[in-house]
This record gives sequence, structure tokens and C-alpha cells, in this order.
Amino acid sequence: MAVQRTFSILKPDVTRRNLTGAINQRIEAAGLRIVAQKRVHITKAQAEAFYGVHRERPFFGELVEMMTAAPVVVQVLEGENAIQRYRDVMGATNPAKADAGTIRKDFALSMGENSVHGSDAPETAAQEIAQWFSDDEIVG
Ligand code: 3AN
Repeated sequence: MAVQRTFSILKPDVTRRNLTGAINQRIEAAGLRIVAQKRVHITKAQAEAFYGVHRERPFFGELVEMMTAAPVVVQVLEGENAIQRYRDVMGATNPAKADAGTIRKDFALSMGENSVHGSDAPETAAQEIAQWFSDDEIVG
């Protein structure tokens, strides 16, 4: 498997509890390299665009509100099979169902406040990275 890039968000529940370093340690321990990172307070419009695929879901309003409630850290992660590797380190969407040792099992508060986002496919990874980073901000 070739070296890939994936897009990551450390969500407001992470920044609020000062867990950025703890989560980054999990990411790096999994063999992923943080090749771009910035802390941003995203707008409602940005959150709605980012989660557009979920627009019709009952939790959409709650999701947008949660993602804009405090700063987030957006990242590009690089490594072998990075997309699936990060999904494995993140754990299941519902932290109650996440495997032991995953970020969501150890840090997430709920389905909504589940600490991290990671791209689910190469196409979405490319789109999400381009939404948040210019090429010169990514230093591999
Ligand atoms: P994942 O983040 O594991 O790829 P998705 O893409 O199904 O999961 O959901 C995107 C985000 O929407 C989740 N990270 C979570 O914050 C939120 N979400 C998903 N399902 C629910 C739900 N049932 N209630 C509240 N928030 C949810």
C-alpha cells in the first residue's frame, strides 16, 4: 500500500479539554505523520459545507452547532494506508461501540462529541484537504 494523505479534525470537545497533545500522541504512535496543522474557529457556513452530505440527517443542526462551539485543529496526516489506518485509530462513530485503545473509546463524550474526524475515502480526503489547506501549507 502506497503512502497516502488523510484529513483530520480534532473537534471542539478536544480543544476545550486541552487534549490536542494527547490525541496527537495517539496519531503519531500509530505511525502517522502530521504534515500540516492549524487551529481554527470554523464558521457556520464552513461547517454546513463540510458536513453537507449529512444535511438531511436529524442531527445536522446539532452537529453544526457543536463544530462551531469552540476552536478545532485541522490536520493533514501522512503515512502508509493513512485513510484506513486513521479510521482504525479513531474507532467507531459511537464511542460506546469503539474498540479498546482507540481515540474515541478513550476520549469521546458521545456520538456527536466524538473527538475526531477522519476522511473515509481517497476522494473525500483530497476534497477535505483542499477545503482547508493550500499546497504550500503541507510540508511532508
Ligand atoms: P464518522 O465521523 O465516524 O465518519 P459519520 O460520517 O457517519 O461518522 O458522521 C459524521 C459526524 O456526525 C460524526 N463524527 C458525529 O460527530 C456526527 N454524528 C453521526 N451520527 C450521529 C448521531 N446519531 N447523533 C449525533 N451526531 C452524530
